[in-house]
Amino acid sequence: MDTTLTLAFDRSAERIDQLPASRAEVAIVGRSNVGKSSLLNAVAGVAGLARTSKTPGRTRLLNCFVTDRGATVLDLPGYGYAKVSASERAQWRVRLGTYLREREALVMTIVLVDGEVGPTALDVQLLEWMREFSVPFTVVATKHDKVRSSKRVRRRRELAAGVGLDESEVLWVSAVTGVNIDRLRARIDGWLHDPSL
Ligand SMILES: Nc1nc2c(ncn2[C@@H]2O[C@H](COP(=O)(O)OP(=O)(O)OP(=O)(O)O)[C@@H](O)[C@H]2O)c(=O)[nH]1
Ligand SMILES: [Mg+2]
Repeated sequence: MDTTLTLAFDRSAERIDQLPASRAEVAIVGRSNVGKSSLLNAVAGVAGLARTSKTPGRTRLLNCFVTDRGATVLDLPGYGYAKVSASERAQWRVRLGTYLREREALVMTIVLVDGEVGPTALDVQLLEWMREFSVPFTVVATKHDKVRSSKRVRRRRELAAGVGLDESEVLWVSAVTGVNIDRLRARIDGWLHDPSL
């Protein structure tokens, strides 16, 4: 009963008004290097669909992927990249805020938190902001493979507490080993293709 999710690259947009019409959209956000593009590739089962890099700040555009049923997934630029100028950072905050509040198709925002590093101040700020504006979100922790198994129980508890959620509400995945990728894919498919939406 494995779900498949067919995703194809649609476009890279500089601005929100350049995004395509969509029946439902899931956005992937999180700090630079947290693993957004890698996660998208793992979920789609296509290596190299979204560009990944060891260099933070690789994704500078809104990269849009479309399913075979006209729904979309957005791979967004990361925040918190030190080498970006203060003005560019401020501009990105405004753009992300506008996108999250105004994109009508947006049904779910996946906020990625680095499972090895834990939530950063910027992650916590973003989540507070999303709660305030009632933007629907799900927190997914990344890089499960990078934490030793003896430390995982504690890390999981700390991470959930750090983002103000119950442990059961945070899915911890790895794009490398594929842990929990099937579960996440099924959830994304549900959000995108729920006939009641
Ligand atoms: N070990 C491990 N490494 C990962 C995992 N996911 C991503 N990485 C690595 O983390 C680095 C950043 O991954 P990306 O997917 O490019 O991160 P991103 O969030 O898209 O980064 P930006 O586009 O710069 O915002 C790369 O070196 C990946 O190989 C994971 O689950 N496990
Ligand atoms: Mg990226």
